[in-house]
Amino acid sequence: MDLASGFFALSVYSITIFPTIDYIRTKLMVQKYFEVLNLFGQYKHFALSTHLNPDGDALGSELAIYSVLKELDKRVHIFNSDPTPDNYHFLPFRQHIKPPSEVRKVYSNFSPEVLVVLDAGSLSRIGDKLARQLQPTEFIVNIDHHQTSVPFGDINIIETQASSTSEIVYRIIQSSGLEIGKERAICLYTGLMFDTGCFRYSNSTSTAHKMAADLIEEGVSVDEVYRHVYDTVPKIRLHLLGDVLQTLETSSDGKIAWLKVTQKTLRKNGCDFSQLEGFVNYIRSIDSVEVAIIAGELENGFTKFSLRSKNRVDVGRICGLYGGGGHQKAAGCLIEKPIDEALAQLTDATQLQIDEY
Ligand SMILES: [Mn+2]
Repeated sequence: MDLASGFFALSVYSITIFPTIDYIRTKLMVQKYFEVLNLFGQYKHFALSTHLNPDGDALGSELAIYSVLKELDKRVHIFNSDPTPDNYHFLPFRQHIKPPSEVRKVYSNFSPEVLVVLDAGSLSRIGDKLARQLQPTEFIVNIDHHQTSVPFGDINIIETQASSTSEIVYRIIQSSGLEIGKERAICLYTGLMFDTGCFRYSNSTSTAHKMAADLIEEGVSVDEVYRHVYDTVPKIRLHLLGDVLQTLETSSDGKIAWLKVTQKTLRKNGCDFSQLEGFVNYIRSIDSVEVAIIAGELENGFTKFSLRSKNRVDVGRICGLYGGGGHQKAAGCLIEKPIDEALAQLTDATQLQIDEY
């Protein structure tokens, strides 16, 4: 197929007499898409990966790219450090995701020229071991939308305005002239739905909604995707939620709320960290709260934090102070301290930010 035809169509439609900033930005973005599409055309062997504890956007964008490369008749292998959570087992192509333990076997007769990393703010977010093992012979392509993203690739498509990495991948596929098709639409819709909090967050832009409309026209059944991702809760998760909500505390001004999750609580309920997904939203919804925090005790002496901001407080900046990152309204970090000490430090830093406003 002719990858140039999509580009031609776009340049015809986007002609304006007085180029606007948006026009120039779009033009530059599309140029990058074509750099990536050229690599897709030029090379034969590809490896794909995404961030640790993959979520809907990580998996959706990764699997959509997988399917594009397969359609272009390429040899492609997907390696993720962490397994695909059960609620994403409905995703098309997900059976092709392999664990790191299979890298050596696959690489005995496969050597990727290009590594495409999706939805990861830094290369180490795919896991340090995989980051070393998957080094390609020619190019690393980094496709991401995190504000704190590091341009670690040889080609970096970092669009912080995009709702999700899936939104960027959607545009890349559109530029290619390939059909989106139902299977890719399911992948991309899952990513879009997840990263916009089911179209509740402020990144649910008109662009995001237009993309959703297009994907629905490709045959996505929105209630089915929602049910798979959110409405299939194992009983143990509700028990865990009950225990974790007992730990709720707020700052004296009521603007920060936090939950604590210890190893003991996880063990008691037979859960792991993946089952905490979404808990932070329960406390973010408290009327006085500006910032919601979940602190999780890790086995290695670190404490893992997930932060959500309701309005203007930039939690990406707060997490950045501790080497973490993310977006203005959703971010995370690790602090090498016991949970209570780490939490005190983080809530102090958050309070400082809140007091600035
Ligand atoms: Mn994302």
